[in-house]
Amino acid sequence: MKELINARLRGKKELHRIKIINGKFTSIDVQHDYLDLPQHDGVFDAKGKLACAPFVEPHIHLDAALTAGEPNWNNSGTLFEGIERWGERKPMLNEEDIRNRVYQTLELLVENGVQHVRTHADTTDPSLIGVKTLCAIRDELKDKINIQVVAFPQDGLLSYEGGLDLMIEALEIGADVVGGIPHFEYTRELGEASVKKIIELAQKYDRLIDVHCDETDDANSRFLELLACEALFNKMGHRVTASHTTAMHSYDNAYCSKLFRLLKNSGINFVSCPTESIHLQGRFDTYPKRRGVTRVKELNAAGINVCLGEDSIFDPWYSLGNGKLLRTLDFALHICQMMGYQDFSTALSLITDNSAKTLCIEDVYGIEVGKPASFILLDGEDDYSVLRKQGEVLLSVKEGQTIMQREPAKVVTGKYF
Ligand code: 17E
Ligand code: FE2
Repeated sequence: MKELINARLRGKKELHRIKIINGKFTSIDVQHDYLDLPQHDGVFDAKGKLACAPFVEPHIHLDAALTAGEPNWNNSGTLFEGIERWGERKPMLNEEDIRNRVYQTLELLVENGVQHVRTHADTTDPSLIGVKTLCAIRDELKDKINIQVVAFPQDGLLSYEGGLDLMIEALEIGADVVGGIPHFEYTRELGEASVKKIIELAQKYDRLIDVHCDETDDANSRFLELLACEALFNKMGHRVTASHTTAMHSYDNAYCSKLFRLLKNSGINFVSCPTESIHLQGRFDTYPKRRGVTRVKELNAAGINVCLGEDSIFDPWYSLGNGKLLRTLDFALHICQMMGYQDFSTALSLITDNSAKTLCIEDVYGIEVGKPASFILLDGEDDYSVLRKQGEVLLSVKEGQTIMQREPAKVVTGKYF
């Protein structure tokens, strides 16, 4: 594509004409009139729809995707049974199996406007087949989709026998991000030691950090404060992400108030997976049942970077999911009570700009002159209208190349009224 005409941009009223040369945005100009150019090679008429930076999936477990029910279903709906069921599926993993499922899942993501993905790969498997295969796929597809691989010790970095050596091997193989799961280590002491180890490894190998942190309703699970404090003292906050942090839902407000000062000072990023957490958390409650989703609204209001991910697509933890981040966003706005006008008019940031910041890809992300010409076209005029109608992704362009185009579905019956 050489040119996009009659496009709307987020936060702006006017139509825009956007030129692309050699895969980069070279000009972005306000149009004073609707342009009626003859459709010729390389010109795409956005017809007043919203051009937006591509969606980013900042948290998904691709190694487990599409394995729900194999060999057994998660009947309790808890995180812990999910881990157990996955433990039964893990010995059945092989490269072909992983490749088949990962390609199918990536296809779903691309069809729905995603161009950047951060995936977790379980390291608590002596074969490390998930890490190896996901790193290989990342490299093979690097011109088609941007993938970051997190080395994620599902059964515990320090509690799983050999877990630390496997993590180191995963980093040597080339995982981009160091992961962790302190709330699932056998003891608080091991959880704390794991957080310190994660920081040490990230520094030694020069990697990012993304920790499954306090994914529980246990209000006493407070590894977040340690992660944030270590990130602050080591001046690496912008490279650190705390995922889930569902225990924060249950923290005492007085504690949270003190905690937020540290979170803000640390500059760390947050990922919430609202569909996953509303399903997995609250499972030990009777009534009233906690929502178990982290404080997205308050984090956002405090100027702390927070974004949304799907976590799962049809896996032992969550047996729905379809690659549609607009659905995840819809859930988040409801569950977190972000239903004000201002929330709606900036909502897409939670699945675009904020996620790009989490992935540390801001230098190549966004509709700006000089940056790679990557964007999506959404069926709507602004954040609010896209949300209201759950507008489809009509087009996905990566560095000037069209990678997906969709014909919107049409109602074909006559007028009813
Ligand atoms: N593993 C985990 O610890 N938590 C999750 N939400 C998923 C996998 C999906
Ligand atoms: Fe996760």
